[in-house]
Amino acid sequence: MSKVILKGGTIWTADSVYVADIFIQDGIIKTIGQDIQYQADEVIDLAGKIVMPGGVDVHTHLDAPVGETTTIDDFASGTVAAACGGTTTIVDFATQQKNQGLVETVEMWHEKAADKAVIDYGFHISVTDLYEGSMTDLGKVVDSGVTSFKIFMDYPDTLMLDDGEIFRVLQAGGRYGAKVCVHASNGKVIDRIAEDLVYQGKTGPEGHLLSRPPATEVEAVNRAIAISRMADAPLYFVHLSTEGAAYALAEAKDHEWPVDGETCTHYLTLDKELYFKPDFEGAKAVLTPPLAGEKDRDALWKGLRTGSLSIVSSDHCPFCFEQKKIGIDDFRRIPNGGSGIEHRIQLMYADGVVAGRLTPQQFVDIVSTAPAKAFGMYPQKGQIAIGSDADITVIDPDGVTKISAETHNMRTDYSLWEGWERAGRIVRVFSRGEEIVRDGVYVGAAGRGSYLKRRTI
Ligand code: DUC
Ligand code: ZN
Ligand code: ZN
Repeated sequence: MSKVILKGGTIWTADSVYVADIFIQDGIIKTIGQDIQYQADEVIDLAGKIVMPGGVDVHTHLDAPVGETTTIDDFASGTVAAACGGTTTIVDFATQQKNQGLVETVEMWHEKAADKAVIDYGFHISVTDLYEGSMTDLGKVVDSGVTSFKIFMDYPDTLMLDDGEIFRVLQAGGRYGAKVCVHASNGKVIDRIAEDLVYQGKTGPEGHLLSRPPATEVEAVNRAIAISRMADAPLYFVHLSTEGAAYALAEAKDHEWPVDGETCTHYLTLDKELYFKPDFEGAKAVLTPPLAGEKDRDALWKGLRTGSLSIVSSDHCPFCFEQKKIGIDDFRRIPNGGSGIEHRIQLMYADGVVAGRLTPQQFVDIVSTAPAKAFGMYPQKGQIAIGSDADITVIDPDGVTKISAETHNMRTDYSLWEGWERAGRIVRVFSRGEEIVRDGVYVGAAGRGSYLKRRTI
């Protein structure tokens, strides 16, 4: 029976900001109030600190085969980095390989995560290869708590489903109460443009940007919305990056269609100019869809404020520079993905709240509460309330964070935000009442995370 009081912090939730004490017993929030005097094993003074629900990152790729390699963070290093960055729950993508069964894919991801993850975790399933019985298997997967599917409109030779297959998966999602997450890019057009660029000798990392003009995202978003209406099923867009996509979602929401979407830390903070860096450095920013420009960033921030976009995820899909060099002679072979599980909360706090783009409530919502709600984990996760898990992140608003690959916990040997200095510092993190990060350092046990069987929607 552990009893802890978090004293006098300023509690930020998705709907309010107030000063109070929190009494935690056996990992659950039992009381919130003024000057709590219960008997406790520990009383932690948090006066002057921001106390928020632990971050919920619903888009990660740990220990995941991608192209010709595998992401460099596994469930141990990736979740330690997440914890140090204030994230206490992740939902990782279990990606079906060709000729692999869906149930088997989820089992494989359980093996990857068990005894390694240090924070609580769930899975989505990426459906890339339909087979006889695959719809029945999706039902079994949902019963096991994997209540969301991802489909690709991209990578025609490996991961893409055609429109008819997308329709079938959407119908299954509607039937089982599972959310279908869409990677919206027109893969067929992208492949043709990329082929032309390589033919013209344009083989460097900037080819990744040039082969993926904004319209390839916007067209796919509109097509997916149309198909979801035919299937009468809700839809969630992952990693949206453009002004056009944000507008398409705003329009769909105006019609009250059940469409939702996320963007990612990198689309809100980084510019496409990175692809033109010399010495193959641009490869470090090869992630999909590519980084965009200022107009897009402004539209994404606006989308978060107005509700057309509701979540910011990391899309943590990490590779070292050496792995990126697989594509040194042809950008099409550069493994696609960026590394940012550790800095999502920090950057959204600084570039969102401190910079005046988001209110404290909007910030908590997009990094914690909305993702927990969207993916069947609320109010166990994503909330500071009586009965919720005591997953709590503490920010020192007077602290400063300097981002560097030298000091981060991720295994990547570079950072897309190298040298950035930002207001605020994540100082303590609690997971189910246990302090797992103190002074920015992971202090919890190895492999202490638990699998989250998520609810249907
Ligand atoms: N899609 C993702 O969700 N992550 C990395 C690359 C990709 O294509
Ligand atoms: Zn994707
Ligand atoms: Zn991803």
